[in-house]
Amino acid sequence: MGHSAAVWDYRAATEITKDWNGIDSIVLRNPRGASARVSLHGGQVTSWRNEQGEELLFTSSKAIFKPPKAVRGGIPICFPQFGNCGSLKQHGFARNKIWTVDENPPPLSPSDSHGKSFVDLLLKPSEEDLRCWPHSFEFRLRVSLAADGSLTLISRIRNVNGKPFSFSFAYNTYLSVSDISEVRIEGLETLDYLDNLCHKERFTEQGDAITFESEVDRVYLSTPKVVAVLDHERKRTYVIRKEGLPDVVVWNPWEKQSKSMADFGDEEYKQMLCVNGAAIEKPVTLKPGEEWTGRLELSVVASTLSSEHIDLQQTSNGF
Ligand code: TA6
Repeated sequence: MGHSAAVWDYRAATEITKDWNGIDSIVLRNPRGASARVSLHGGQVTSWRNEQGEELLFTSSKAIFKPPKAVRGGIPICFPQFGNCGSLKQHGFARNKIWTVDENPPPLSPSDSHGKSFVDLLLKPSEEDLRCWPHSFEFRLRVSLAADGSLTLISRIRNVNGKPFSFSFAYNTYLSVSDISEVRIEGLETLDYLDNLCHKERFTEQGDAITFESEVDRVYLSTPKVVAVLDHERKRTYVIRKEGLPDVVVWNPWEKQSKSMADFGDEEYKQMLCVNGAAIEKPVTLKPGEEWTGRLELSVVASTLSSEHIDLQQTSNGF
């Protein structure tokens, strides 16, 4: 693996392993001991650990690791449809498919590769996909782990069809939290949102920051590039930076909804929160030959009581 080399060998820091269900996963490591795991099932990130080896993403103890079912946890990709707002099954088909490793992807900017362990995956529609969604596309996903432990997902979706098509998209990001009652989100205050619990009715957020005491399932609109999730008990703040993803979905199923999901423990809602960079309200339309890019960068900083030290309007490397 080249761990002791004076110059870190990022290529060697990428390893292909088989999950117990026989499907390949790619493990990314950085020089300080952080890691991430990406499954070819769904192109789904299933683990992201910091340099202490602590898991930062939630995966249910009841998760079903059997394709085509998407695993309950990590970062499933919702494409070409988010939720049930279209003719496809819930959250589209990308999360249910077996992706391939893309050995020769079109180049990204050097800052997306330099000093990072990464893997490129590819999804093209099958005959079955084309029957229910008749649009040829190439979906390239770059997952990278930086030296500071931050995790970046870059989705590039290209129309290789003769006609335009539209889609919605989300990185359904299951964050691991200490106790949902102790968590708050900053960066979405005063924004409008569509409430999935009220027939997608539009409301305006009133509070200082979003806190949780019951089920929440909302799509926040026209959100800033940076959103922070503060976990008071763990003294940890997740910083979510995004580009090309104007919306943010916030979801916690709480008690009743948890009990209705076969692949989710009754009490597990306390340890998770989905905060998803997304493009939902205004679907993305691509003309023939056009490509769309949606980037998500997740990092963790030690937190105090508020995120004042994080510039929620800031742009970061490449964002
Ligand atoms: O992220 C919000 C949401 O659309 C919720 O409505 C909830 O159902 C969740 O996704 C999980 O969906 P899934 O199809 O994975 O059970």
